Amino acid sequence: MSQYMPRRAFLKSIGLAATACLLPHRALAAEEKPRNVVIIYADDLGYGDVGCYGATKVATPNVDRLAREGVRFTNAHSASATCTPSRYALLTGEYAWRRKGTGVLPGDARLIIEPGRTTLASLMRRAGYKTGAVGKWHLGLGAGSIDWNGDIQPGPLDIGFDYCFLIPATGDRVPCVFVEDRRVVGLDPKDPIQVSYEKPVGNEPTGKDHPELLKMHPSHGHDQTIVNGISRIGYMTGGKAARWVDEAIADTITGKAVAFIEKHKEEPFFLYFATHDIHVPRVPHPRFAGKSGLGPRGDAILEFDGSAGEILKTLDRLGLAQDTLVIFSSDNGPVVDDGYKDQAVELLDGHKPAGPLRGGKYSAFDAGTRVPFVVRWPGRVKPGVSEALACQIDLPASMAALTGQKLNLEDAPDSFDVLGALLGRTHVGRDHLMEHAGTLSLIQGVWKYIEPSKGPRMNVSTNTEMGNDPQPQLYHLTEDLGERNNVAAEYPERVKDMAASLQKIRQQGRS
Ligand code: NG6
Ligand code: CA
Repeated sequence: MSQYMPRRAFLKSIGLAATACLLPHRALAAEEKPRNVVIIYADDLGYGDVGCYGATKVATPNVDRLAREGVRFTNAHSASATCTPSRYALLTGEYAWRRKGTGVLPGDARLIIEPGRTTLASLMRRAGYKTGAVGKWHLGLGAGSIDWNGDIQPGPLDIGFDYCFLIPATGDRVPCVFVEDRRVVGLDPKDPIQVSYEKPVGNEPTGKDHPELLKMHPSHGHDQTIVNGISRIGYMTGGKAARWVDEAIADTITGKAVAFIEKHKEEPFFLYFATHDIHVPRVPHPRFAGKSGLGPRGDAILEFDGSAGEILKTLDRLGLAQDTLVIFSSDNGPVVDDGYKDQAVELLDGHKPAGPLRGGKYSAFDAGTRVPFVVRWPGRVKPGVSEALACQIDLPASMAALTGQKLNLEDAPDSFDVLGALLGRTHVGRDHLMEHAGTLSLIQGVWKYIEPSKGPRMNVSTNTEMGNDPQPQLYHLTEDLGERNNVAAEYPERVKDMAASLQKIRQQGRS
């Protein structure tokens, strides 16, 4: 794309008014780029949680259809083993561990992506797409202290999205209300919202003091303000009319995603649809509750698949499927007990959320970040299975390439253009990837090196093998996908080399 002038210089040279019709990359790339791009981003959905990745105990026909009609990746990753840093990386193309304050955020955290920065959304907008973020956000809002009763900014609208409808943080964190563009939805000004993560506000009952009021009990944490019979992380008061009903969250956000597609059916759009399923609290709609036989966690997988199905159906109905690039993935690996007694452990029935992988959400082992990842573009992408190494962090550079845009050096510093792999044209993706779970790992070809760490070996609350070891770990991922056999002692030179490479990537500020 070197024949194109950098977008910013070009804008300066012709003035903003003329850009809509004059941008050279738009004209040239028109037949190359997809009419629309949709990301369907699940929460905590593991490598083994869907049929197309081997699940047999729970049916995911819509996700399986996507995989049948697209490229299914077996070695694609989220950038981190938890939500906030993964989403940060997906949107900015920068490893979150390079920045302080990018761990799992409380619900009143400030926006951690600086307004004005190039993001996946801003570059899609620049390429002429109407951009929308619908669903779980968890990247902070506001600039320090949020007034939930006024305009909430900065937020998604300040980092490249034209529209947003958000769960501000997570379902288990207050405030339990939706934010549309800059406002809490359905707020009664006479009943203002107050939120605190430090001390109780108002006089609402907490799960700790009033367990008798709960319809779902915490197994660890989650014992503060009770909303809809479920105690959360953090305290809130007020905003009664605006509070969500957990059973309806999936329908509400899916409806907003569908409405966004319908509204923009005549023009190119980019939709980032981040479901709350299958994160805790898992409280699926009655039409899914009890249907999987695996308890609420399995039911939430059915609900997620239903949401994905609604998006696909909408694209079909509007005649947009052929020319819409759909990407499906998950923000981190699976966890069974993530803090509520929802019978997920008891009713697992042999279901393997991580498939053949070791670890899970929070873990440096591969199940922390190796996640389902499917790319479908019926007009252009030949269905198949790909072993290419890829990461969600590659979306900014790859989408820039796809839409004919040049990134500045400071933009998306860890994002690689792996478009060829995403479109199924090559099985060569990245040559290396840093995985992040607190502890850093480096994947290089078939090898994975996990750096020594004093962190706990087990997260006893979630029953997760964390992958931490005070000694270096080296695994041969094709011979030992389950990371059972640490061969560091047999390959001291490789360990040394990979430790040095990891250190270099960490220090040089980009990869
Ligand atoms: C943890 C929560 C867990 C979940 C996670 C974030 C407790 C005890 N556990 O701190 O339930 O909310 O944070 O998940 O509070 S994530 O997918 O958004 O990263
Ligand atoms: Ca998550």
